[in-house]
Amino acid sequence: MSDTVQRPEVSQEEESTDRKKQKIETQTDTNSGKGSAHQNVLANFLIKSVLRDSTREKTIFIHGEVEDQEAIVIMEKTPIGHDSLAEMLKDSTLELKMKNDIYSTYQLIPPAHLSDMKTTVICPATQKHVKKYQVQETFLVEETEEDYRSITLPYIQSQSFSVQWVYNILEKKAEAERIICEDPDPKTGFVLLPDFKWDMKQLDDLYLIAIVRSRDIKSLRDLRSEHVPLLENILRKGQEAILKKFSVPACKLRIYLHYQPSYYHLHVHFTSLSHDAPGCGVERAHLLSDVILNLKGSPMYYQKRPLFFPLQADDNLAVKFREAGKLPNC
Ligand code: M7G
Repeated sequence: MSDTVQRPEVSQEEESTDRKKQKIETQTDTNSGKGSAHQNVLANFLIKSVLRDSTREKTIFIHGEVEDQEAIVIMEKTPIGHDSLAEMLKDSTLELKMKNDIYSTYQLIPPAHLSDMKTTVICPATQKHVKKYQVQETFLVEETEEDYRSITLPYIQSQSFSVQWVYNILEKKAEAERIICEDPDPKTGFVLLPDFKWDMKQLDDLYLIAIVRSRDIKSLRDLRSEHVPLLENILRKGQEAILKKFSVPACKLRIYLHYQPSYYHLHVHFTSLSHDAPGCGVERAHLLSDVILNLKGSPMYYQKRPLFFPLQADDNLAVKFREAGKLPNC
């Protein structure tokens, strides 16, 4: 178990009422350079287009080039941590914008160390990454057992995203210092670590993923009753580890699988129940507890049942479904 993340130290009262905005301390990791200042690899980023821009989520997805390589940069303004509030109010510069009666608005310019932005870089990025982040029309697709065999499976085998990053985690070649909990059993084992969507600065957008050790389970579709011990192990140990490390109880967690996932190596998402995480809607997320119950009731549930999921208009899988006459031009 890694010591990179410190469990927040708060009183019991605070723990129950005010956990949401707690700041999670991170130590500087000497191996990965995490937490230390790095040369600005984005200084020469050549912007080609804005793929998506959400003012509500304060996130922007940019497509461009870094040193002749295709790249995607995702920038996100993060929530304000409670423990930096006093410093923020005291040490910021305040510029008055408008005053009317009892109302006034200001532009607050915080000290540099309190105005950081979470930034994710994908480089070299493929055309598939560009499509993933582009705003597109979305369609709901129904996939039968036969559709999976004749359309989806060949697609997965020929053109899904590389899962090299997953193998790097399992083999401790990357992110080893970020592991929260792991079980080495080849059949029921997994690794739990922070998802790269989470900067670990506050608990209200908590997001971890459990990656299974077994390399032959692509997705929900492959699950059978023989996998129930694996799923129960992930559920129980994942909940325990998150309670121990972050003081977030199981009843505050949304634990689910995506169908379709972006990466076809079985993994489970653990997010804070209060966080409206991308992809947590009913059309894509399957609660792990429901999955376990369904498999206990019917061992071949996910093999036999039609499954529904959203696809973006020019996703290559959508193209295959359209070619097979399964996705009408609506
Ligand atoms: P998914 O359901 O396959 O696809 O989930 P989604 O990205 O459309 O949700 C894969 C999960 O793995 C996502 O939540 C990603 O943010 C996360 N993820 C992807 N990559 C490449 C990494 C990585 O390199 N490290 C970590 N820690 N998480 C990643």
